[in-house]
Amino acid sequence: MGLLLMHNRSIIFHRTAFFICLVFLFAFALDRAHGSSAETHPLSLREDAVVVTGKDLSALLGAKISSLNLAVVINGELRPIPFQVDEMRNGSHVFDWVSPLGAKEGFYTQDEDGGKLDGDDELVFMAFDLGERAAAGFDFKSGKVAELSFNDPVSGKTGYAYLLADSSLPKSQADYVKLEIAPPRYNIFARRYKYSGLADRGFFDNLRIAKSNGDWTPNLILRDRTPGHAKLRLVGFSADFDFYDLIRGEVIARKDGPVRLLWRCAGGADFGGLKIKAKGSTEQVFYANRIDIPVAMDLPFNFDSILQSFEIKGTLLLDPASLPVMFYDKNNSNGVRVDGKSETGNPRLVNDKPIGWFAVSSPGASLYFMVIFPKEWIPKLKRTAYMEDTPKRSEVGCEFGDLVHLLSKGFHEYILRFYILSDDFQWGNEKRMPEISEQSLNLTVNELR
Ligand SMILES: [Ca+2]
Ligand SMILES: [Ca+2]
Repeated sequence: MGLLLMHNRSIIFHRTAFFICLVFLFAFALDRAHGSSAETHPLSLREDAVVVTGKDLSALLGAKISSLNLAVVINGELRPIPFQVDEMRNGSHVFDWVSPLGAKEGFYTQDEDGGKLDGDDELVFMAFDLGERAAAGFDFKSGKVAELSFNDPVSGKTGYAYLLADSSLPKSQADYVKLEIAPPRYNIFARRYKYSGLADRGFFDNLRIAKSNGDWTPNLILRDRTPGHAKLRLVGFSADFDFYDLIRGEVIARKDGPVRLLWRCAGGADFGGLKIKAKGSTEQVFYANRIDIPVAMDLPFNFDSILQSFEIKGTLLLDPASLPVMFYDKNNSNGVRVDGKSETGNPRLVNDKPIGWFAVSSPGASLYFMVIFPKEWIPKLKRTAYMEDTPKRSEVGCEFGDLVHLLSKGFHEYILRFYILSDDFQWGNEKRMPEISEQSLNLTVNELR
């Protein structure tokens, strides 16, 4: 369309055509620099997974979920986008599949309202799919229409989606995340990554990323770890351990939708004699570009009543096949090369300034890692960068510090969150993530009919 327009004009006005041509080339170069859809999808540079709860969608409350469709307008044309509605019941998601243990723990495969949208149900889609605003009087081929607009305070741009009931528009066939169960493993194929782990363990041991040129990286991660050191108060006994090695679990529920996969595990950690059973379970969530792994503990005692200290780190043991990679955090803004060659580790990371996140960059791909701790923990934690880079092992991560006084009797949860980008690390990209920019999208719902 654009090329045709240029051609017609070039016959009549040569100079104008040349100028337009330059503008087009420039726009094209910008478009390439920002990813292919930067011009058409206003929030294509946001990494947010958008979750809108039913209570904000009053116009469509009570609608049959199977009758809903979500669409955007791109170049004046209505297009469906991938979405899912995750129903909630008793504060937990409703799943596609629940094991007998899951049923005993109170998880369901159906909501109580026969598949209708109610106040606690969640509409989920990706911000990078949002489109432009529909012109007044736009034909949505639909009964009810609610306009959802999201303003991004970082760029100032606004993206729109239209939630339709009983629309004749066919639903999107795109599927951003797929689960393959291959006992004893499970494999996840998402738009930007391939992820794999053993179903009964607390860690993953394979992660490949889709690169900007369409190829895949080699495996980057041998496994994620939580190496720690605990000292017993009374006998002065101390031990090194990896928290994840102590965890055993089983999958009790799952839901595999086009936008996200919910994967619920029950289990606990066994510290020799000290058993910590996580009452209930944790829910891992996989999106096209993001992985959430919660760590939940229901502690039967105060850790500091038995332990003098309980220091842990959150790290990634890098696959030698992936090296060299670059490590970045806000104190290491030029990046630190991780190549498995240093005999002494890397002293440049010795720094007492806390970091909220770090990134590992491989050509054409980057992995961001952050831990979402309870707010009240943050001032009490160390959270400094950690690196070991020798011919024996290359491991990068964050030293959380001593958790012994934080782990009191009762329930605690923190979340490991990974973002996966099909781009080299570049300063500025980190602001695409709401946790780092600290700017969330502002939702406005407008009932059109
Ligand atoms: Ca519900
Ligand atoms: Ca419902």
